[in-house]
Amino acid sequence: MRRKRKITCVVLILVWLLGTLYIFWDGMVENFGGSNKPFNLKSVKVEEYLKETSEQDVQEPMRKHAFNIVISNKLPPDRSLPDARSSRCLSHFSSIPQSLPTTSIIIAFHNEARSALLRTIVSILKRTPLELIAEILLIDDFSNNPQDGQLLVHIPKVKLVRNTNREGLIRSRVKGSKLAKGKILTFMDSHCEVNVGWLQPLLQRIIQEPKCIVTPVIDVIDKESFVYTRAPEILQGGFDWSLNFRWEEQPYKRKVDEIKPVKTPVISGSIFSVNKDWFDNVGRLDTKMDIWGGENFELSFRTWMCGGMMEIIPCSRVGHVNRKQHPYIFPDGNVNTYLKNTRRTVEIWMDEYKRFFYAARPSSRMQAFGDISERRNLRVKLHCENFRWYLEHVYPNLKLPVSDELAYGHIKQGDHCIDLDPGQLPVITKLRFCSESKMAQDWSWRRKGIIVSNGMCLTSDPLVTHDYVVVQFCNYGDNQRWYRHLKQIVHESTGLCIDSHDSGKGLIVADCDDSLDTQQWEITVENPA
Ligand code: UD2
Ligand code: MN
Repeated sequence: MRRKRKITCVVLILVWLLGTLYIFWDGMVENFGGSNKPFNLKSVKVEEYLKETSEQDVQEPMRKHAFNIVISNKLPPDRSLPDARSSRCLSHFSSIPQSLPTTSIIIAFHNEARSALLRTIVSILKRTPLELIAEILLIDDFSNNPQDGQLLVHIPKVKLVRNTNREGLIRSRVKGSKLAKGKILTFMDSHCEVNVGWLQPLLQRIIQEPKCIVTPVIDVIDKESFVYTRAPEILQGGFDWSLNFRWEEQPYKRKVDEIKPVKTPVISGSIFSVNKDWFDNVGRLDTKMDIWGGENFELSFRTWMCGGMMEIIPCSRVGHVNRKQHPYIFPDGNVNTYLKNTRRTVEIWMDEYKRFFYAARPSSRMQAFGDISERRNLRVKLHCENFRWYLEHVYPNLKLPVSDELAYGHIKQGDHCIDLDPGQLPVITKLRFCSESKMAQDWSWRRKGIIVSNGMCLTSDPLVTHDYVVVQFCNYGDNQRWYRHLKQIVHESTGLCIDSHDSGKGLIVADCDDSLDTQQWEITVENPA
């Protein structure tokens, strides 16, 4: 009897010891750099909030959300995550000053899986010092069920605004930014989990560089298994000329310091922190963009070109569920919407380099993109640099598709440009009002002398087309080579100049006479020879 009691006692003591140790250890890991008032999950009525996993979800777990809803529902909202930071972040972290500003965390969502949205919020409350969170501002973008957001407002820090129409993530975020009370804004998708000590390095960097938009390293939460995997190395955000976002190696082979901020030409868009005053000043996001897509380019070009900068902060890590499809409807179709938003970006910011985008995505020219005058005015008001500056200073390793251009863009006299009507070749060139959207007015003058529009060459062939300047298939012969003399365009084999004096009929070549206005041509961009 006595022995039995002794054993029970020992077992009890052991259980207590282990329990205490576990809680202490878990708290150490989870609250490192986190709150001294840890968040208590009991304040969340989890069971009430989460819906039953339906039979249909079990049959087709990827259908509704493009991630596995069955697995998502099974995971606890406060699950532990592996600390994905470099160990050097820990010592670096201890030197962060005590007083950091507060942030409003803005999460826009549309029909998000409840379990994923809740986990996003709980992970924030669990791994962030509560005194740094001004609020967690949920913007319900007109989800089918208003309760998705409504049931969460009892959670500490959580506030909710619901759109009365579907606005898309861009306008929703801007709305959030205007309502936010914090000095810093932090935007996040509604299916994220923040990692240990994620916020402090972001805030600290903004204190040092108030015009810097910072993003964490975005770790991957697998859409099928929800396994959290740290992003293998620190990459920078980049793109190709179709404006597809991609991760790229950093250009210069310096001795990589794995905890130093990494400058990035563009951000992926999902998660970033920014000084509210700076965000307001630099024009937030383009609210004429719809639903999804393209806004991260617009924000990135604008930030860099108008006096700010963008960095990825390696000691800050946030997981995001990457998925292949959009689980929601685009009222105007997803391609149209993406192209509309992207064209707005291209037309506002890319200057003469936009022709490379149009060459890569010709069909986008047909896409209407609305009025951009407000954004153009903003660009003037903020005295922004041009896109050429951006390419040279921010993204020098983006290769131009064409490298042998003497000049390109419009070839014009005043507000009239060299133009042509599509039809059977040879086609006579005309002088017409310049139009940004006419492909036929885009010319590229190559170093070997040819002047090309849409793959056709500017030609003068007295035997075949008399004096008319026409376009023909390119044969790279003498009759297709031109050179610049002052403002004139001189035909190499005949020495005659392009002249517009009879522009009703078409452009011709005539004896060169530098005093004639009809032989003076401006070209949008002329590269130094
Ligand atoms: C990527 C970005 C995202 C944004 C988008 C381009 C990453 C990891 N994420 O999103 O931040 O830059 O590309 O626009 O780079 N939402 C609404 N209303 C809508 C549609 C979406 O509120 O009409 C919400 C949605 O619930 C989610 C967020 O917006 O919280 C982003 O949408 P997503 O997760 O479908 O897009 P994703 O991850 O491809
Ligand atoms: Mn997302």
